[in-house]
Amino acid sequence: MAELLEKLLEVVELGKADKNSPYPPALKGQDGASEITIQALEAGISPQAILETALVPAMDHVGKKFSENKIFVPQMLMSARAMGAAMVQLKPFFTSGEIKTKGTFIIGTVKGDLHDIGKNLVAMMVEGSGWSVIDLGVDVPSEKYIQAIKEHPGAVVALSALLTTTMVNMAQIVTDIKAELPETFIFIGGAPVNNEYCKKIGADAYTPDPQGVVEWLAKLVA
Ligand code: B12
Repeated sequence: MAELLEKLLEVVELGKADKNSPYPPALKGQDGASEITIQALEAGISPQAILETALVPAMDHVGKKFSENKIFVPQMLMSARAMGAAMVQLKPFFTSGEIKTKGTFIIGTVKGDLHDIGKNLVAMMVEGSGWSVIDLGVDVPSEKYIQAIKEHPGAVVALSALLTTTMVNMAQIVTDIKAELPETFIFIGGAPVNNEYCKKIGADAYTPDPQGVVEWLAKLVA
């Protein structure tokens, strides 16, 4: 089992999405993230363990190598693609189950920011906990959040940002939403933000991971 997870970490880090993907040439014809995730699930490894032990550490390795100039944006993109291929296999485990009746949850990555893996994870887990999720995608400006909230009155909103440069846009979006729709409950998350920043920009809650959002939402509707 540990071997499968190690292999999965390796192929995601190297950006091998599935058997047919030509990149990287050294792994031509070998299983990629998609196949190995299926094998791990079939071997009885939990989706949570696959995420925590293989996929998230793989992205951490990629980030570290990028900081050290050992890899560049195209490689980072291939790794993100490989992680996406694994997440497609995990999605049914997170989203099946409860009927979506608890409320509407609107999520997006803020303006200027294209990172969507963390956002997608939050969306998947919140959906799996019984909420109806509206995913606005990446590079989302204030107007798009506001329009979606107006279409779904009472919806809870979540903003994701992965860059120190786009945290500023997050602050502006919170200000814009609160100015027009002051009752809106806003979560923020993503690697560069924290609780202190949440308070500073007037958002309502910060949690470091998707599970925290699920727990918080459960309290909100209790
Ligand atoms: C993959 C990746 C990319 C891919 C993204 C593809 C995609 N579809 O997402 C691509 C290649 C496009 C990319 C581009 C860039 N990237 Co990039 N990228 C990464 C990398 C390696 C992984 C990110 C990731 O997916 N992590 C895995 C997920 C699961 O973690 P996560 O996103 O943090 O999410 C978790 C939590 O934060 C939380 N969370 C996330 N969102 C939310 C929201 C809410 C509401 C809540 C509660 C929780 C929550 O839950 C998640 C699960 O625990 C990181 C390094 C790293 N270790 O994070 C760098 C990184 C984020 N990128 C970085 C940089 C610099 C860039 C570029 C500027 C590079 C360039 N020169 O062009 C561009 C910017 C493009 C843009 N405008 O957005 C830097 C950011 C530095 C900084 N502090 O600002 C990092 C940290 C790399 C580094 N070490 O330097 N990147």
